[in-house]
Amino acid sequence: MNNILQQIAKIKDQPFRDNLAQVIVNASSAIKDSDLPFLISEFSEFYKSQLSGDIFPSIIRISTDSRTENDKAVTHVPRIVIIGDIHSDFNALSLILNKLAASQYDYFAGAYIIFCGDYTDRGRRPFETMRLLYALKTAMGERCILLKGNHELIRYSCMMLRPTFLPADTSELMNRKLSPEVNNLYFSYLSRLPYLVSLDHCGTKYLITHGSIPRHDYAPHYNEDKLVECLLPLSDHSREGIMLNQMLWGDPGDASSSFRGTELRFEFSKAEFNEFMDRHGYDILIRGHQPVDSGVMFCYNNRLISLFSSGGHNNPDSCYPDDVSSPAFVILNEDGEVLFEKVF
Ligand SMILES: [Mn+2]
Repeated sequence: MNNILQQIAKIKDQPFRDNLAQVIVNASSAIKDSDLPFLISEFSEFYKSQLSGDIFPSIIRISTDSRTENDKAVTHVPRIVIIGDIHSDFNALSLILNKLAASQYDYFAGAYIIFCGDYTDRGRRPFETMRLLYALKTAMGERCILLKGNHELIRYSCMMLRPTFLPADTSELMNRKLSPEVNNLYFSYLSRLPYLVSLDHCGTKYLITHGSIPRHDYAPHYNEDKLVECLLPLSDHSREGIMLNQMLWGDPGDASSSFRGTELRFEFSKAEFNEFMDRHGYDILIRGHQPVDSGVMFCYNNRLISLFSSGGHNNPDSCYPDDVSSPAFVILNEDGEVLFEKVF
């Protein structure tokens, strides 16, 4: 088994897309028991490299209109790729990256790629999916943003919201074969994944997150400037901590829904949504979390866009062959257009 991260380190001065086919082959190589030491060392190498900084923001602010690099104004506006839930669907992730690689535009060198969370659980190939994501993150650095989903880490986000409910944790399910040291690094890494991206792109302000606006009881406390100062991992049960974890769980829906209240999953109404968006100056919310048939769903006068990037009837890696017939993702181009791309 090849260590993908060492491979990436060697090829870093070549375009990632030229090597993508090989990276995908290596990431998908069957993981046998004899390969586990390599996998453990690769994952721990990745986690250590990612944890070596000391600032882990809960929200990442990106403005593509006024970017400066080395004090020089950057004149070209980068594209933004936004990808919904993957849920161990290695097949879908490979197809998305291959699609990007086939474009004339060099996404891996020039764009931001933002994932909306939920990378593992449910589907067939969690380890392979993680290896490919980690390779991409290693190659792209800060321009690849892995947002946190409710499945990273599911027990942690449940504990924040409903302390008596303890599902089996992703890290236990995933890492049962890995060492305690890697388990700890994995937990440290996932607990530092950001929750939100606030994006100014071509005059439109997007909020990008896994699930939702905060639940009705916390929404009045939302303050982007305050969240910028809120570094991860969160201190347990701070107001911001609870609010950010709520944002991993909600869905748009009818305010009279039985979900309303203090359940983990909750629904928010159009009126609540519009009030929140207007108050904070967001034009559009892009989120994952909810399996939607065509991979994309528009709600609330197209101001809320749901994405789901795993699925397809003939896709054995997906847990959603019937719920999501045609998984999709989004590209915001340099002219501010929102392009919907099919995974298949
Ligand atoms: Mn989810």
